[in-house]
Amino acid sequence: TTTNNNNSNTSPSSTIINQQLHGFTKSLPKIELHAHLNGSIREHTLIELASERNVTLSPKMILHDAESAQQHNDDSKEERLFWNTHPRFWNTRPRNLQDCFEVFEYIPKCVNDLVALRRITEEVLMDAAEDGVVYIELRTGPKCLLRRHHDDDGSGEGGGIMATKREYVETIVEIMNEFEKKERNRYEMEMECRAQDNMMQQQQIVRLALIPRLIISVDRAGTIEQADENINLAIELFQKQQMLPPGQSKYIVGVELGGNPTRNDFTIFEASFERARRAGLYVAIHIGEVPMKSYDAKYNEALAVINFRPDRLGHALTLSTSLIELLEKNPIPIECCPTSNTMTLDFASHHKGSLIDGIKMHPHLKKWIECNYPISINTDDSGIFCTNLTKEYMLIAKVFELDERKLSEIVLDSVEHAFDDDIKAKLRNDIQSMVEMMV
Ligand code: 6MZ
Repeated sequence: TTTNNNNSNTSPSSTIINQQLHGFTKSLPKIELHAHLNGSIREHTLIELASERNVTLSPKMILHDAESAQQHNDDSKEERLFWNTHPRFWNTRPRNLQDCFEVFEYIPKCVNDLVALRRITEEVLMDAAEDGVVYIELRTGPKCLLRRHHDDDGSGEGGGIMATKREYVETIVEIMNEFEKKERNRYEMEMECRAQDNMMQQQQIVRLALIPRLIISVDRAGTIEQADENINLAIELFQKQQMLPPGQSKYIVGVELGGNPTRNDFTIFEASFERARRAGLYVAIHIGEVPMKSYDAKYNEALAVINFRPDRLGHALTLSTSLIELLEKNPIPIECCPTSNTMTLDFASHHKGSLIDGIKMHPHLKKWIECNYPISINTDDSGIFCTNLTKEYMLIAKVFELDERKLSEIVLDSVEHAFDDDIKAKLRNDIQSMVEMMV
């Protein structure tokens, strides 16, 4: 069941191997630990919201024009994931880090009210669930959005009035709560149907329910005051949720530092993150997204992040050799995002269009996988990079020649780095039983 075929080979046998790998990878219950909410927006939703709000998206921002986006929408997801049959999906338009941050400036103009926020949160959760993700930590920076975009909605309330950052977070928590219940019911019903239907094979796989959690982001391009505002909100809502009776989900699990890596420095936010940690929140920090030398400011910043000992590091892509050695001696789990990392490395300047060749540029991933460094595989911005977790796992399987067992081990390793401790034992058991059925 290995997957070590030639990457560019599109012979019938490689297509079969791809199909088998796809079937397995999609059914494999997966863990997403690094996904930015607004970066995970569906492209056609972004296009729709932009047109409703008269926002002009530059051609650079759109991966596919409206017609092909619609066509995408009409395709079955199953098909879309096959790069052999759908190269236009596979050969994602390359975006380097600068391109990404240009797009990020436009998204809040389109997701500018709580209605749009509800919509994208639901869609991101639906897409993840449909993709076989069983636990997702979405991360997002709280924003002051309009309650509703249109003044003339007839209700006489809401339009044009700004909502608070707290309402932003509460809206997401509410959706997560509704979604988690719906998913649990769906799972129970499907299990019941399976048990009752003698005709149905007992072996038939019922997709596990998706469990969503939330990480509050701090944007490093912002001020210390803005960071404190988000951290204070996270602490306050985190403490409030501790009062919930046992058995009720507690959605806020951590805080993180992200945003344009060329702006500001971690050290100015360090005290704020220390406060969050003391309050019981887990902490993830983006690190190593721009090149560094052993004596420059980026190196010093990365060293300060490592010495802070966050619970997880995002990317850790461009770290100098001495910093990598430091981590390997005393590991901090790393959130790897293969496609995104490839874009950050600006693979388009090196390889025209082939993500598979691009992933080979990752300076550490192969070694980390081989020597079992604690990692997780993630999408980062599934909308921006036109990806999902199945695709990310298929990519690493193909490039690093990993079999089903190894992919399952990576998923099980990521469970250990999840920020909700109460859920880990259940996830471990559920995933293990499912893998035993599948392999
Ligand atoms: C750093 C990133 C990122 O918070 O509005 N973000 N920060 N590196 C990346 N690598 C590509 N991708 C996304 O989600 C969008 C925000 O997430 C951060 C950026 O600050 C972006 O504006 P939210 O939901």
